[in-house]
Amino acid sequence: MISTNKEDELISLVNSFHEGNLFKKIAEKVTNDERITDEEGLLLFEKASLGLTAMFANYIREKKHGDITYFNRNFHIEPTNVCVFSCKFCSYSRLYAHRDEGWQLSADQMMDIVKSYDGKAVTEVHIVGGVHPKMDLNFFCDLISRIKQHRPDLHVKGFTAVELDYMFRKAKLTIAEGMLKLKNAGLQSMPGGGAEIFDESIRQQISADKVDADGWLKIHEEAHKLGMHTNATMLYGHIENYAHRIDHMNRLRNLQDKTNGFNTFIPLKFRNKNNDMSNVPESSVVEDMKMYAVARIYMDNFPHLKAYWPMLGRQNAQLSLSFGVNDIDGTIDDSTKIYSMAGSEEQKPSMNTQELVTLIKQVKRRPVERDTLYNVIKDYSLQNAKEFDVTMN
Ligand code: V47
Ligand code: SF4
Repeated sequence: MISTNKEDELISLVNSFHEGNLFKKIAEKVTNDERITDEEGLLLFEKASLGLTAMFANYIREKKHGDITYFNRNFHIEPTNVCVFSCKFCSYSRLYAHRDEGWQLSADQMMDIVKSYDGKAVTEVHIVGGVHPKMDLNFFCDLISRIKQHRPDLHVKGFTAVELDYMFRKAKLTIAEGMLKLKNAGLQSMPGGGAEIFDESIRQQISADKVDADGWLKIHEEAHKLGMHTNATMLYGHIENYAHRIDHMNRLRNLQDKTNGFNTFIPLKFRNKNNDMSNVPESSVVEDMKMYAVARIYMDNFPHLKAYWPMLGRQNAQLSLSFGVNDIDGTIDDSTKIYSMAGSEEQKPSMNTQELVTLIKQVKRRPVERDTLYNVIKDYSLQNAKEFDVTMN
């Protein structure tokens, strides 16, 4: 727990910054656990130095989580990259008409992937892919049931709201009916993808044809009503401006006030390789760190802030731990293509547990393995490297 001294220390440190006066009110709010306004969020983006935002964000991070940095042991299944939609930033999908250039896994092939982890201490399978017109709700309900039958302890986190919106409409089911069907089949939580940027004018320009902001939020709200936890992402650093980012986070913060069903906010840095937005430059590392810091300060009701290390790279993921981030996803351990095709730092996004633990310890944070719902599996802060057992991937 942070003492009153820390609070005084923060206030006096803020005064030592040349722009300190401008941020007195925010400093007070940060130390009093009060919510900042949209205008204050914008002010941070536009006028605060990187050092100042880091200080606020780290204060909040340490108050909420101390030095703990979570990771989990998961693997991804990407059922297909065939997609009926054509998001301009996507480097990964192939239209149905060009499906011979893409891949489409059968249920048996996906079960083979699941079985290849038998005996390994993974806790989560993350299923996400393109929106294939022939892979419908029944297909995925059967797949999830088979996974749960084979390995009941494996948490199934799957499907973006974009995939679900299409599946439910095709099955002529309401969101509530569709979600319940998936829950009954064994789906336990949802990842945060497909949110992109909620602002309608930007969304029209980068991903015009998929579910809109209200549809995305409704699907997550319905999942929360059923007791499922979900994540939320934001694709930033392309043609949006700071006000669009604040608007996006504001809509998420409002839904979280209502449902408290979100676990984690994940800002995703736009990567510009091999897509229709290759002319748009990528954001700098400074901009990335500021994004994390402002997210940590603004999203006061989100317990966790995640840096997705395959996208950001290992060193920047380490850096982000001083900018509010308290989670760096997982071992992942597969050939996740959605990012490597877009030019991410990691062409083979896989780290074993020991590598992840070392990465976190190198920046003097405390590595804690969690399950999908943030129950602690193991605190590695006192772990001797030699104690890693052979079942760890
Ligand atoms: O919605 C696609 C993004 C997302 C690019 O919830 C791109 O734990 C950057 O949401 N540059 C899907 N990003 C993946 C996702 C996710 C990933 C890891 C963990 C979780 C979680 C969720 O990938 C898409 C889109 O925003 N994306 N193309 C690109 N060129
Ligand atoms: Fe399809 Fe997702 Fe790519 Fe958009 S981002 S084209 S919905 S796979």
